[in-house]
Amino acid sequence: MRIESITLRELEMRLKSPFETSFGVTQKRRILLVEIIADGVSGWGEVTTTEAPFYNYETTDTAWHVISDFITPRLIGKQLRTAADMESLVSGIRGHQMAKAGVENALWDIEAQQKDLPLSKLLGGTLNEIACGVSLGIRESPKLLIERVAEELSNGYQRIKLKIKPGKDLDFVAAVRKEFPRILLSVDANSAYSLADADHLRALDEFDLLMIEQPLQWDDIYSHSKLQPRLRTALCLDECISHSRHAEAAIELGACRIINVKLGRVGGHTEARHVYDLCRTHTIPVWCGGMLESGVGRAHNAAMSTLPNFTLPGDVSASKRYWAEDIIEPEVEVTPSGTIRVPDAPGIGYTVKRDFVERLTVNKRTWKAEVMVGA
Ligand code: OSB
Ligand code: MG
Repeated sequence: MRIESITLRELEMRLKSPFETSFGVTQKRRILLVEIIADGVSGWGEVTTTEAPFYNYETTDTAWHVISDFITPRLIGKQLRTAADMESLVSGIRGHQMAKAGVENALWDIEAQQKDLPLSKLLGGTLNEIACGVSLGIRESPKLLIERVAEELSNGYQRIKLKIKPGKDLDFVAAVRKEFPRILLSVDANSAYSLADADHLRALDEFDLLMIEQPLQWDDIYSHSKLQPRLRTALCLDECISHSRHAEAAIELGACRIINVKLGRVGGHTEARHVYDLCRTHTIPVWCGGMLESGVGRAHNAAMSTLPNFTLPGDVSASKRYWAEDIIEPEVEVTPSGTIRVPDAPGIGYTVKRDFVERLTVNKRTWKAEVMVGA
């Protein structure tokens, strides 16, 4: 595939309701989309950065900068054999996985269309339907949280994840567990604790949780390896894993028993596959995390989740939980049994609503390759 043009755009999209994590409240999303044209075929990717550097160090603006000034110049006009070839062109750029992923995933969409395959099949997926859970933001009171849990269970979701932080943890989890004794329940602290809180975190063992996600510092695999043996509950790493090398270190150190694979955080489908393969070799279950994506990122997440070791329900849920109107057609829908049927059309399998995307766009830049002589 010859990369003819790259368009980077920022969309302003408002979540239907604010989402609170231990690192802050989000409602106004600044979504970056990448559209690449190669051999006349258009592919889409989403950059899953948050607006501020509170989840990891990337932001909407750092991704704009890195894509504009470093990634695009290395790709424009280049001839690639497959999407996976992009890695060698950008490996000199340290980190900035989310910026890289948004671009690489657009190439995967193109490659799948060129091979007339749904992206899920190109990636090696075997499932037609994926299991879905939801991630619920921090609420004012346990009572309000219980209402939200009840609603999502009635929508069919198979696993409930509660965001927690110091002061909004044990009482909330206890109340939900008491009301729903048998559901698959987990918590996500987004690095709000330290190893000194080990005894406090051990109190969570009582609630029969599927996992505790990323309780300790975002870049600290070692401390998680000290914490895991002190808990009965499985730890799951999210923020700590931005490369398969990190997954390898975490598994070898016993820092977790489950890994959350996020396409953006690990740099795109190619590296996600490496993390996935490593986990499968070590019988570490994985699941697909979410970053409050628009339909483009959601479609990529759904495609990846069809790989067979995605044995736990992910955070990939219906478009309508986030947006009054999503930017893809059809929107991502969840069945009454809490699954998403992954499309079998070529590429990401959903159509990007161009007019709507244009209306939401607040910033846009296009790079074009020089026209090849004789072409
Ligand atoms: O830690 O998984 C996380 C959202 C933004 C940043 C980090 C996380 C999340 C979520 C939401 O949990 C998942 C989703 O519904 O997209
Ligand atoms: Mg998380």
